[in-house]
This record gives sequence, C-alpha cells and structure tokens, in this order.
Amino acid sequence: MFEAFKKKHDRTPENMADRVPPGQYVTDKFPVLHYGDVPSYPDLEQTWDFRVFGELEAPKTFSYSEFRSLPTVTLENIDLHCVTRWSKLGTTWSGVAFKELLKHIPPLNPGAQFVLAHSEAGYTANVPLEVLLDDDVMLAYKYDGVELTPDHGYPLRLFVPKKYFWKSAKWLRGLEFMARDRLGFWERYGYNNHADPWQEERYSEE
Ligand SMILES: Nc1nc2c(c(=O)[nH]1)N[C@H]1C(S)=C(S)[C@@H](COP(=O)(O)O)O[C@H]1N2
Ligand SMILES: [Mo]
Repeated sequence: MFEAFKKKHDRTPENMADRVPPGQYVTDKFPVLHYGDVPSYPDLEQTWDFRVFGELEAPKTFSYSEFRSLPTVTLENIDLHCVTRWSKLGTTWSGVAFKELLKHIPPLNPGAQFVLAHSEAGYTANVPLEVLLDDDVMLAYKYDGVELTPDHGYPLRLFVPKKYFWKSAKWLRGLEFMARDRLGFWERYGYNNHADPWQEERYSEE
C-alpha cells in the first residue's frame, strides 16, 4: 500500500514514463476536444437538472442545488489519456463519487449492467457499471480546485480516468442504467467499446 502510494507521488522522469500508455505523448496543456457547441447556462437552477433513469426502482431528478449538496470527494494526481494521443499527468478533480451517488438514488435493478451517459446535444458515452464502481470514478464539477470552465464541461462531467477520455462525457445531464450495452456517440463512429489506454483499445476491429 505504502509502496504504491510512494510510486504514485514520485514525479521523477522514470516513474512518470511508467505512467504514459503506449502510443501517447505527455502535454502540460489541457487541450479542449469535443464535437458540437459549448452550452451556456444563465441560471442553473432553472435550466439544468440531472436525471437517473432506466434499470432502477424509480427514476430520480436532481436540481442543481440538490446535486451540489451531495457529499464530495477530491482526487489528486490522476492521469488523463485521450485517444488522439495526448496524455496529461497529475491532475486534480472534485465532485461526487459514482459510488456515493448510488447511495442517493433508488436501488438499481439486479439486471443493471451498463450505463449510458447522456450529455447536452445528444452526446452519449457507454460504460459497464462495473467500471463505474471504481474508486476513481466521479461526476466532476471542479478541476484543479475551481469550477470547470465551459470548455471542459461546466457544470458537470462524467470522469472515468482509466478509460480514454472520450468516455468522460462533458455537460452531463443524466445516467441511464441498462440491462444490455448500447453504444455511445464515438463508439458508434468506430471507437473501441472498451477504451483501455494500456491495451491501446483505440478503434473497433469490427
Ligand atoms: N459532451 C461531450 N463530451 C465529451 C466529448 C464530446 O464531444 N462531447 N468529447 C470527449 C473527448 S473525445 C475528449 S478527449 C474529452 C476532452 O475533454 P477536455 O476538452 O476537457 O480535454 O471530452 C470527452 N467528452
Ligand atoms: Mo478524445
């Protein structure tokens, strides 16, 4: 445990190199990447809500203030990997852990196995429920201690750092729990459904 902690916080070049998956380069910038327009919210309480639906006992909708009153977590030193080959190491995010969210919504049906993240303008990303149960998965609203900028997903994005970053849907508005997998936006365009940067699962082979 201590060795793993030490390694995670060791910023020597040799250790950092271990943190870069095959075919990726490291950038200190924070590139902005998405399809479509950046939404704006003049009044979050009036124009924004967050919905969970599908395979759970009942759907539930959170207002912005309800969502922000959920317990939060901050994770430091997290690495991001985009399928277009940039990686950004050692980032800090805050928000509501996915596991925490589950405590504040009706129980999932036993058949719930997959989740489709729904964002503004129809963007979607699909992730197995099991992947979301990792301790580093959250619904993030702060990057580096301050509110997300509009470009990076304000007011809320999904954050699944073990997968290529397209699974981390910006401008998140809901999560749909599903018994069977359904492909998201980039997955339908031929990106690999599993999206593990360490396996270089970039594109679908079918
Ligand atoms: N809603 C939405 N979320 C999205 C995307 C998108 O097109 N729309 N693109 C994804 C991709 S491909 C990447 S690499 C990351 C980029 O996040 P960033 O702009 O904060 O770096 O957002 C992901 N989330
Ligand atoms: Mo990406």
